[in-house]
Amino acid sequence: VEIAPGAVHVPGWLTVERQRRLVDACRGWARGPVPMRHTVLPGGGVMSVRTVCLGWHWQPYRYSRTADDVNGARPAPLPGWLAGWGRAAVLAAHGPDGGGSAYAPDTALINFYDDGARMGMHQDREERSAAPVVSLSVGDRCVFRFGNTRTRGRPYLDVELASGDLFVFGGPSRAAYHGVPKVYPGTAVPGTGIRSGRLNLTLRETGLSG
Ligand code: MD3
Ligand code: FE
Repeated sequence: VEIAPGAVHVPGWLTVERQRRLVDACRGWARGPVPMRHTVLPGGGVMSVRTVCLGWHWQPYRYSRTADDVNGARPAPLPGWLAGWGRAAVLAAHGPDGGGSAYAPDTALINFYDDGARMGMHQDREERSAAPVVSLSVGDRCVFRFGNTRTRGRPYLDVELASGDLFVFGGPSRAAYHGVPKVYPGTAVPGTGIRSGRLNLTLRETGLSG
């Protein structure tokens, strides 16, 4: 379902078995080498979601090969199987001529939302590549708010994201403001390994070298 040019929602793209594989892998990455933590913003604010990164570390507001704001460690590498899921995701969303086979993500941001966690409206501007962002969701349902490229405010479209859903943001949608204003507690599906809370993993090309 294309909700805006380049923004494609594929409900139920991940099987429960693949959701569980992703959750199990994320549990491991959450323990280290850089532990999952609440990101502290330069102004002193603390994000309500907890985040861990692969490949590159997102340190507001830049990417680094070392987690200088956590423990200085190098994040775990982005595994080849996950980059492969990213190529399959772009193929599923944008079709055989949509650049899926050339998609080469080099970082993943993994966000965990417990009850009450939210993400305010923002743009993702740290990547130097025009390649799409691939988003995979597991666990509780949420409201995903997809806005415009000019302001954090209206107009925006609210879309419900459920466990197993894929979203691909390419083309003009890549620059849109977006956020997660609400997670619905107790709406996770059985068998994924998440009994409560929501996991979101995004794949990106940073466009950086080194
Ligand atoms: C549209 N994560 O990590 S995923 C983020 O559910 C982030 O945790 C949210 O926003 C989450 O930056 C939303 C959907 C998403 C991710 C990145 C985008 C939508 C996007 C980048 C550009 C445009
Ligand atoms: Fe974002």
